[in-house]
Amino acid sequence: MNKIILVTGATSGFGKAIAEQFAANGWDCIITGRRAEKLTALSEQLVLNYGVKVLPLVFDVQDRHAVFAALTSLPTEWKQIDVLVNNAGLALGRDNFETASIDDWDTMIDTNVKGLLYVSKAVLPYFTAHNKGHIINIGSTAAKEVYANGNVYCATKSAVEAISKAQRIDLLPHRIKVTAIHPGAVDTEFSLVRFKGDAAKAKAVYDGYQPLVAEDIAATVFYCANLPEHVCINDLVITCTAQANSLTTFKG
Ligand code: NDP
Ligand code: 8X3
Repeated sequence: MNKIILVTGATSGFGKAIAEQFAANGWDCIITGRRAEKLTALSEQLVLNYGVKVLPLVFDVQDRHAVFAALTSLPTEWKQIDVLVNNAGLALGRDNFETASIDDWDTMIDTNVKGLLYVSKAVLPYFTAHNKGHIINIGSTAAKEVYANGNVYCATKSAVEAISKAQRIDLLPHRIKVTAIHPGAVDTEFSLVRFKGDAAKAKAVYDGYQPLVAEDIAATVFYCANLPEHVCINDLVITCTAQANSLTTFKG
């Protein structure tokens, strides 16, 4: 039987690359996101290219009832999930605390923090039933150093780091691994979303240096998920070579 990964936010960026990486290595994939047409296209591509099974589930991680409706009654053949990747997330705006939008704050908190909690809670019974499982939470270098005008986005990623530590402690009796991966700048749709469709502003984020690409993160997730049973990477920071941390990038 193939191993099973569930990855949230698989319609673009890291999530899509993670699904491709695992499918290419024979894992069956549960992929989620809000954009149904992108999920369907990815699902068809993974089945065609790799011959694995794929279950696309469309829901908004902010919607607690939708999360539980989608995930608590999985078909029997999908219940033995090996790895959950809590990846769905976003930044909205890069604004001073004084001028930032409270609606943006709500969306980031509801998605990056509450969404991650809902999905984790809904999937957990599949892990505890077998005393085995692996939760991989996507944090950020923004969890490690707060930067100017990053306020609530940085706070949500600090929360992801704290929740990962808490899960690691509380789920220890079930031998569930918990890994937090904290990437620096990666060229995906992230900045386009953050700057609300302003392509010039989004592109400028990656000007003057070579950022990471989604496949770098997928390879890292795959590495963490395929270590021996007794080995767990707890916390991992990954940046491009031009970046030291969330405050310092060398643009040469
Ligand atoms: P993308 O914008 O390319 O992908 C984000 C994914 O999250 C999409 O598939 C999107 O799907 C999904 N998503 C967003 N909101 C929701 C929601 N409410 N419900 C369900 N799915 C949602 O960005 P990245 O791949 O770069 O980002 C992935 C994660 O990595 C995020 O948590 C981000 O904070 C984090 N990160 C990104 C970095 C970067 O520089 N790119 C660096 C460090 C961390 P859809 O819109 O279809 O719902
Ligand atoms: C995404 C990286 O530097 O925009 O988490 O916060 S950064």
